[in-house]
Amino acid sequence: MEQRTSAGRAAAGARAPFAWLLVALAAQTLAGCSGGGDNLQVSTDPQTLRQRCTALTGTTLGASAAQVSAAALMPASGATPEYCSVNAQMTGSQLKMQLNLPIAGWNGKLAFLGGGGFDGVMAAFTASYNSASIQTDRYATMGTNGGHDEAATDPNYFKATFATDPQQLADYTHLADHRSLPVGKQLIKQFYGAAPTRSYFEGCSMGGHDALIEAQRYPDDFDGIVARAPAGNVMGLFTQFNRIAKAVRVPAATLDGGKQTLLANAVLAQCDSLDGANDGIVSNPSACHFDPTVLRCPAGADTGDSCLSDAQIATVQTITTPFSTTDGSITHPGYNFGLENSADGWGSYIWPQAAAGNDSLQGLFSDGFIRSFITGDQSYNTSLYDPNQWGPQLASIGTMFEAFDPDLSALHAHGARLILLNGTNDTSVSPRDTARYYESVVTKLGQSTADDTVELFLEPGVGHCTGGVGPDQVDLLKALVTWTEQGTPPSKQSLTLTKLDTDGAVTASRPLCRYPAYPRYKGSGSLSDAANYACSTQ
Ligand SMILES: [Ca+2]
Repeated sequence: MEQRTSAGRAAAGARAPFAWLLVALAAQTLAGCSGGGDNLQVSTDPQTLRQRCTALTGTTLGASAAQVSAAALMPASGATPEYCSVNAQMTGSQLKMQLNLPIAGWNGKLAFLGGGGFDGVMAAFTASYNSASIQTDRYATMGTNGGHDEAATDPNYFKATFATDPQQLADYTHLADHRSLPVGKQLIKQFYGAAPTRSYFEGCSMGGHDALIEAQRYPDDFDGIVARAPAGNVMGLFTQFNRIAKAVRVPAATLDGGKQTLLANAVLAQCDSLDGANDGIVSNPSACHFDPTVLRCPAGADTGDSCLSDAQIATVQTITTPFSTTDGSITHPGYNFGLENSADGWGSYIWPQAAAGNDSLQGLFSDGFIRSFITGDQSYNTSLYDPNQWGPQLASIGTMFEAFDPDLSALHAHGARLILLNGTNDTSVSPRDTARYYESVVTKLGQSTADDTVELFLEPGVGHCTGGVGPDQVDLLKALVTWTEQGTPPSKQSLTLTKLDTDGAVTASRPLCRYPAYPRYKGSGSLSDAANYACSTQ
């Protein structure tokens, strides 16, 4: 309590200098010295900012806590306006950050972007899942490398050996964003002459995990947080990855393309129309109770692509049913049925694929996690892994890494909001996990306080972060800003999910329904138009 009160004062104090700045800016505007028409924006002459940009190189920040290694002007390109790209590194560690600062029209705010996977590269502010308003509304953006360098194309990427270094482990699991944020704010102040008036966070996958770490452990860092496909139950996630990888690595137990389609068609036949629309999207997955044993081959043997053997049925059950260690400390709810034969569905993380060396992404990620985080043995045979035998190690890592704490009372006290989003056919971060996290928050805070803090939306037919048969685009940063700054929660903003073709044209839309509601077809009109769907819990 004491800490919270103190933090609250610190947050209030941080706003005080801006109040002074507003007065100063208003005076400037009155005197005709500033071109900025909106008094919420801190506007400075582009030519001055261009000069300040290149002059940042070599700057030392925060009593030598960090140093700018490079700063360069990046010309406008497509939807991306001209900006100053600033790279800095924390002294005494491999933690690096990158800021992208618009030269013209900065909206006065910071959008902090989460990374992904095992990190190692700068969070990209042009990622397809990021909200479009990051660029169109001219945010200053910031991201980190998660505390270490490792290109995703490097053959060692999935080994995750950074985890054997205590500082890099701490940065990756929970600290990188929190400890680089003050440096980034200082750089922004140095560049524009003003600190950001608001700071928001958006991330997907492990970047969604980072979003939940911030919401749970550092609730005063941001004014609002968007957590897309958040890997909050990260210990359960890697455990489930290993369970499934062990199954699909056995040739007789995996499903070839023909069997994947057999399963997908059987699931659609039973569950597609449960939402009123035969559109190839299972929009109400909680009502889809598919039993794979209906596809059993005679005597359970593999007799071709018209049926599943007992070993294959067991694999499907491993994928779709909950798991728990014997002591209940590590759990996973399983994945939804749907898109079993799609590269954006089960093909994304579950099935072995050529691009992953005929392994699965779940297998590659969980091997690295088990060897570098848990067993400390790079030659450990992960086919023998039993989480029940590694309790102390899992608990130790979980203390740093887990982002599943339902107590968001400090985030609520700070007045910050959290938006959760998950595709229903995500085979990396299970939507069931994100739903049960949301429900645990409601249980912890009570419905009224929870409603004032967090909203969850599921995207029917969408895979991991983007892609799938369902509409997958929605500007949640804009929705978050409207909630935070104007008080209207996303669920009252009539938001829609859209599907875009390669030219950016909308080909399909659905209402963005607040959990537990899903878009139900009204019975007439185009199946592709959100107007013909209503959010329903029936
Ligand atoms: Ca449907």
